[in-house]
Amino acid sequence: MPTPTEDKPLHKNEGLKVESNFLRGTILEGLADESTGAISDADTQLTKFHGIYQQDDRDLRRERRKAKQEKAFSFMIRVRVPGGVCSSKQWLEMDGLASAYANETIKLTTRQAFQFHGVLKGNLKQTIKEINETLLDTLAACGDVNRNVMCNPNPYQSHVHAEVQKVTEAISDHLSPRTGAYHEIWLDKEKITKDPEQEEPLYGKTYSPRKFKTVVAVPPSNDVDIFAHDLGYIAIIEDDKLVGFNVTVGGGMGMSHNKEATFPRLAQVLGFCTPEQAVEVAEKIVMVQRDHGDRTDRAHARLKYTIEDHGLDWFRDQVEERLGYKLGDERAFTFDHNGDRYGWREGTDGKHHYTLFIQNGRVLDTEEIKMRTALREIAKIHEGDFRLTANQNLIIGGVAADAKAKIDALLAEYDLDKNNLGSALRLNSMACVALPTCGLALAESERYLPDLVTELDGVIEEAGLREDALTIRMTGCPNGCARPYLAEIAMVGRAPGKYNLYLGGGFVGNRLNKLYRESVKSEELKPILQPMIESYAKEREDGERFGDFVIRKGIIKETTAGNNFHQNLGETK
Ligand code: SRM
Ligand code: SF4
Repeated sequence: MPTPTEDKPLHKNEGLKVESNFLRGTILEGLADESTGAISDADTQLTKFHGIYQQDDRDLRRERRKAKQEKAFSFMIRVRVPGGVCSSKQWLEMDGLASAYANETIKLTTRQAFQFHGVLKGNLKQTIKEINETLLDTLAACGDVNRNVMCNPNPYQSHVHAEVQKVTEAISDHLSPRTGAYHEIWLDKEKITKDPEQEEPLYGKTYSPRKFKTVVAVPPSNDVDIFAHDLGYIAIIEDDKLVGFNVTVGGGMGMSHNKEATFPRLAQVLGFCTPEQAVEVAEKIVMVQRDHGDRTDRAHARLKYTIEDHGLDWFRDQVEERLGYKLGDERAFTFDHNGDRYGWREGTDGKHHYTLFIQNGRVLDTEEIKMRTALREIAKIHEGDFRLTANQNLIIGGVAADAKAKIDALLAEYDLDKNNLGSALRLNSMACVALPTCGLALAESERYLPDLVTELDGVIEEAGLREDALTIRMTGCPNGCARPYLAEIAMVGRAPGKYNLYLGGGFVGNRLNKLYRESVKSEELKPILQPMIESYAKEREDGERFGDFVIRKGIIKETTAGNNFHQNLGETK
């Protein structure tokens, strides 16, 4: 790692981790303090490793400030679900927790996890306890460690899915922190005195320099957006059997506006490994990043910058040296889409799987549609599983042929089947949470994208493109939580009501887009996009995707690598 100097000392979070006694800090004391709904600044950093973010309701900030009250603090809890697979029972339990302690919604995230918003400090411990009783947990859902490991929840190649899911869970287990802090603080377990050197054999006292994200893709689906993550595994299937994985490294989305040193980056293939080698390969990659990631600057600490700075060959040497063997050569693979396939699909195991569009992953009951109630009723009779997709949608999975009719009847009874009837644009849209809970949001996202899509739907219908998938993503800030830089059309929040507009991402999630216009007002988005969509409908070549079209037409330059993401910008006003 870059040697810390007087000018560039270690980031303060590094000291915090060392002093935290393996993530204990003063979290317990903070929970006991009834004089405030918040916890200390240092503990807000540590609770992330436990899957908990302190937030406040930003809609209420002004009112609370005027009334000289402290902010309306509450906590977001993220529940890890490796590969996104949970049982009906677990779904029902999550549903119960949403009412008991959170804001009556369940949020399905872009990384196949559950989130609860609005949990008060006094309820935190009980909520985490009850989550653990469901056999899910929140440890390492956030923080400078390996996060929820994603996996294509593939409904139709069921036999391969079962195998890759096992690898996913094995990687997830192996890369999980070992500290006893989680069990002591949240589950009232006795402190087991361990040799401090052994409390975190993989991570040590300072954990990773930054968050670390792992995914597994099963071609031809790239629903997990393999190239957006630190570490990825592309399943290689030959003669209908899983023979191993192409290992990818160095992807990431986050950047800051106007800071060219920060940029999104696509992961690259490092080599090939067998299923048996997958866990060990993950461990060594985490170790190289642990030892060489930049701990002086958190904006430069992700694996993508380590690889950008040192080169892929250097990185491979480091990994292979630790492995004691060489990785194999990359094998051929093809992706066809990074979205989900909606409706019923039959798996190779004869079971049926129904993918349901959930706008921006927010499961809730409204006047118009009782989505949460409907899913609760389905979970009560459903004997298969639920699978959260990487696009914030839900698969009602593993349905026996003779149970399909019952699920269909419930979907129809609650009008939930109508969710899948939106335009292909809507079905391929994704927004991050942003306001009012996200402390980093500069603009609306989840609360605005559905309306923008409704506006654009008019254009799409007129142009005859209702069934043509265009990927459209929005985030409230440049951190990239809905992986916007991989979308064909993306809006990234700049300020309230203003967005940077990006164009030209690859439809299969294999090319970054580029900034077309800066600080576009919400009301200008449709007028800017309309003529492009219309000419796409008229002038596209056979099978040509929107992202490719805008590049061919010279509307936007192609981004060929993260380090030229900020160059050759399009029409920037
Ligand atoms: Fe994210 C921070 C929400 C996926 C990049 N992300 C946040 C926080 C926790 C804000 C904060 O730090 O205070 C957001 C909480 C909002 C809220 O109220 O819930 C937040 N991120 C989300 C979720 C819920 C978006 C969603 O609508 O689904 C996703 C939860 C995933 C999960 O289950 O773990 C989510 N975040 C992502 C992704 C997409 C992915 O991983 O596939 C990215 C881009 C990929 C990447 O990491 O490069 C992403 N989130 C960030 C970043 C920028 C990281 C960077 O390297 O610069 C931050 C800010 C940070 O870490 O400093 C961030
Ligand atoms: Fe918040 Fe920004 Fe992530 Fe959206 S992209 S959830 S605004 S951090």
